[in-house]
Amino acid sequence: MRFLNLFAAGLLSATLTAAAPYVKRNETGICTTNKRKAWQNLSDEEKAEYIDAELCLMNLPPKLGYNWAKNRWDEVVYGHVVQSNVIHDVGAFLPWHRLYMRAHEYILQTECNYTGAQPYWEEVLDVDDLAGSVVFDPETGFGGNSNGSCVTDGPFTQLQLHITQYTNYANYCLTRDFSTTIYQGANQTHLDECYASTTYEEAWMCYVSSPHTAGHGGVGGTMLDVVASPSDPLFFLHHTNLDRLWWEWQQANLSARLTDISGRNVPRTSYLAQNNFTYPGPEILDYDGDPYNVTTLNHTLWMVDLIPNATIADVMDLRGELICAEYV
Ligand SMILES: *[C@@H]1O[C@H](CO)[C@@H](O)[C@H](O)[C@H]1NC(C)=O
Ligand SMILES: *[C@@H]1O[C@H](CO)[C@@H](O)[C@H](O)[C@H]1NC(C)=O
Ligand SMILES: *[C@@H]1O[C@H](CO)[C@@H](O)[C@H](O)[C@H]1NC(C)=O
Ligand SMILES: *[C@@H]1O[C@H](CO)[C@@H](O)[C@H](O)[C@H]1NC(C)=O
Ligand SMILES: *[C@@H]1O[C@H](CO)[C@@H](O)[C@H](O)[C@H]1NC(C)=O
Ligand SMILES: *[C@@H]1O[C@H](CO)[C@@H](O)[C@H](O)[C@H]1NC(C)=O
Ligand SMILES: *[C@@H]1O[C@H](CO)[C@@H](O)[C@H](O)[C@H]1NC(C)=O
Ligand SMILES: *[C@@H]1O[C@H](CO)[C@@H](O)[C@H](O)[C@H]1NC(C)=O
Ligand SMILES: *[C@@H]1O[C@H](CO)[C@@H](O)[C@H](O)[C@H]1NC(C)=O
Ligand SMILES: *[C@@H]1O[C@H](CO)[C@@H](O)[C@H](O)[C@H]1NC(C)=O
Ligand SMILES: [Cu+2]
Repeated sequence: MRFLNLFAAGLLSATLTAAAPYVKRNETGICTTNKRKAWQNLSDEEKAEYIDAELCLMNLPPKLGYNWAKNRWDEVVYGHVVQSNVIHDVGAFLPWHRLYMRAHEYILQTECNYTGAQPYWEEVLDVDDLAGSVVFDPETGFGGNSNGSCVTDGPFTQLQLHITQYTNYANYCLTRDFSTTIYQGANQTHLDECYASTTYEEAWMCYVSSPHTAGHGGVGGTMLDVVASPSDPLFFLHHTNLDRLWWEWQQANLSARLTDISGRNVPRTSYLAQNNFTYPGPEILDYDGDPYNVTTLNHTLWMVDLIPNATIADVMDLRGELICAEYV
């Protein structure tokens, strides 16, 4: 019946709008594009504004009502920690982290008065001199290597962290421990190989194992912790770069790749064992939105109420209502 269909369409669009109440809009109601720039291209003022906003998050009181949380940063990190066993080694890996980057960007903008967009670390530019990267500059960036001890230079000197895979009540410091060998996975040869992938399944696995591993293992220390790596503020520049690479790949054939999603929705047994992860329970699997064991556009992306839940379909188009970003 036509009337009922129109009614249903109205409900659907209301639902979609309700799912994205946090996007900034201009006077005509269009989402205001987040222009995401390379860290290497930010002015010193822009860099300082971003670093200050991160420090602000670390000093804001928690909001989600968990008694263990000491600050807003703990809650942001927790969003990743609590579901590490269902967002890694699965098809939803790239979409979930795309939304997580947006959640972080949005919180900086709305709670810390940050006026820019989420920057990214163009990692391929640093494959010949990791330690010399501007991201590690103690004056304008994130501070540098600490060879496995506490970071002792830059704005995150002696940063105290509280969340690990096993407890929310830990007290430990941010560490880094560079590996230039592992970092080679970010080089142009690997990027070309991933870009040549013809399916999402191929692309996802390639981007995860090459540039993704390169950033985590190249920086090392806290960044090498599969679970708690978002505790290093550099995580967000690394994963935004990975998101950019996925978006570049999507853009090479948008008509197909805006809907191309696949992959298992539970990690391999070997991956679970390797990371001492438990098999995800019904509280996750019964609500993942997938009809069986593969990842679909209907898959739920949960952000622990930092921002509302969304689906993979909602994040496939970077320019869409929910993410509303471009890489410049
Ligand atoms: C809102 O954004 C859209 C898309 O960028 C643009 O075409 C439109 O002119 C903007 N409207 C106003 C009032 O700024
Ligand atoms: C920096 O900006 C320039 C000019 O807009 C651009 O050509 C260059 O590719 C950018 N560099 C990075 C690392 O994005
Ligand atoms: C953000 O700006 C508002 C308005 O100027 C101010 O009241 C608020 O304290 C600022 N928030 C932070 C975290 O600096
Ligand atoms: C880390 O080790 C490297 C190589 O041994 C050394 O050059 C550097 O000074 C060390 N950095 C810190 C902060 O200990
Ligand atoms: C990139 O790294 C791989 C090893 O992971 C190496 O075989 C390849 O030659 C490197 N490519 C460039 C351009 O350095
Ligand atoms: C885009 O992908 C579709 C589906 O895989 C394919 O049929 C088409 O040839 C591709 N287009 C280009 C320009 O590669
Ligand atoms: C899903 O389950 C089917 C039937 O058990 C199996 O053949 C298939 O390989 C599984 N797919 C994934 C992605 O695990
Ligand atoms: C693995 O996890 C269990 C509980 O989830 C814990 O008791 C055990 O100590 C962990 N093993 C390692 C090697 O950390
Ligand atoms: C999509 O996900 C929702 C919520 O998880 C679920 O209720 C619905 O049945 C799913 N739809 C399909 C077609 O799988
Ligand atoms: C969001 O997703 C999580 C995990 O699937 C689920 O437990 C929660 O109920 C969802 N929240 C809402 C408001 O749908
Ligand atoms: Cu992750």
